[in-house]
Amino acid sequence: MKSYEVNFDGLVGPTHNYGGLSYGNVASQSNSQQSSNPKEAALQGLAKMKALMEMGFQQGVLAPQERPDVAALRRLGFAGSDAQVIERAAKDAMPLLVASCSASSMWVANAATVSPSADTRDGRVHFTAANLNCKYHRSIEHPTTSRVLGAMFADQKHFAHHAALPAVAQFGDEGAANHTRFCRDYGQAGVEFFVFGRSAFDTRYPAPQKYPARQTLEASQAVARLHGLSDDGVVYAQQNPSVIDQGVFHNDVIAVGNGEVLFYHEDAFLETDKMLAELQARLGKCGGNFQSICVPRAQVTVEDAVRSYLFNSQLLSRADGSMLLIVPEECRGNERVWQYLQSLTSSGGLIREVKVFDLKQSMQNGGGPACLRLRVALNQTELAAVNPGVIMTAPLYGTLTQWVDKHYRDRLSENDLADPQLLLECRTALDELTQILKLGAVYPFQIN
Ligand code: SUG
Repeated sequence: MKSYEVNFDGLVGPTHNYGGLSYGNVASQSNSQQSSNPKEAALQGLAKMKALMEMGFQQGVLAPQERPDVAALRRLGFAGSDAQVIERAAKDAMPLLVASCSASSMWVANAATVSPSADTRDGRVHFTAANLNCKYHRSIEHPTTSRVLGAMFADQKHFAHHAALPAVAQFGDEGAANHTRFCRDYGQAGVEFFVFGRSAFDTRYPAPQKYPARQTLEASQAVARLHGLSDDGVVYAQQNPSVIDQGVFHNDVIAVGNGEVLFYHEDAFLETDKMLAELQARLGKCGGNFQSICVPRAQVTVEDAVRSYLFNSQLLSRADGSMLLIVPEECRGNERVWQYLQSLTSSGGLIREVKVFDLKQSMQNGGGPACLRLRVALNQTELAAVNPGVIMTAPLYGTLTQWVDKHYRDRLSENDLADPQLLLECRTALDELTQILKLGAVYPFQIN
């Protein structure tokens, strides 16, 4: 049976703004307080989805969340009508209002970890929503993420959903941003590669000194257990703590893998040789031929990688067996990175083509092409069981661009977040969206 890697891209929500909320994420910090353009952000994301669909890849869409999150503000003690809650938070605790307005759910690589059915004990596709425990504004995503994923992948015969791990830093889990799967074919058993930033319980592992390590070893291990992965089908590796301290807040900022290929920076991991040997041996047992492409620091520095997001690219397998890299415009703007990419594609290796996308609105918050997508490997039967409303088609693209044009503002600054009208605009837009995507009631305002 044919199998596919389906990319579900996060649709940027109407409150997209630059809140400076993510310590350790260089772009988020350096663009703090700039005004944003939510309409442009959403259209940039949709243009990428449409382009991939037109190239023949399976493409889906993941809905944004209700923001401002009034219920989260109520849990922090703000009371009264919805408008009063917003007004009081704006007056007394603006940073909390900003956090409750973040459109950060757009970076769906952090929504969940997904294991395809070929890897799991019960033969179902498993999802664990990420607790995103490291940042308050992201920790409020998972309840709605779970409802949205449940509405997209509803058939329990094929799909199993797990709640987010316990909401403490020891189980800090950032989902697929630190998870890659290697396989010979999407429908065959593969090797799931979990990269962690620190261990919460074992002091022998080093930890970064400056910025937080968001993913713990213990969280990754718990996800592997929940999904019923076999010990033989899993490899764990530690991210180099010094790159976290240089702004590599997720592994997907310094490495990307797909099929039998890992594309990574020389400084990405600790004990790289041991890790590569393990990947080779385990993928070999699944009939695969593991291959790695190391980008030397002499050609591209970690700083270049963080600024250009070279590794936050989508590495896509084409029908002829060659690979395509989807990179953000910022790669073309960096001379060393662009030169490297030219030499990579002309060397006759596996990666033959690079396609560049303008995702500047998301990039300014540290979200590149790979952050914007959640990969779900599905066989034909499973794909047919996905809610068809979320699969990208030319008509759906048309409907969604019209929906964005109708509901989104083209400028948003911090002061605008205090406008109670923004909440009404978002709810109106999302209510319509759930009908377009046929999701049913998934948002707090639709349920309570
Ligand atoms: O969690 N930025 C996100 C970016 C996530 C990128 N995802 C992956 N690499 N997979 C984060 O740091 C910034 C929001 C702000 O500052 O307004 C933010 O949340």
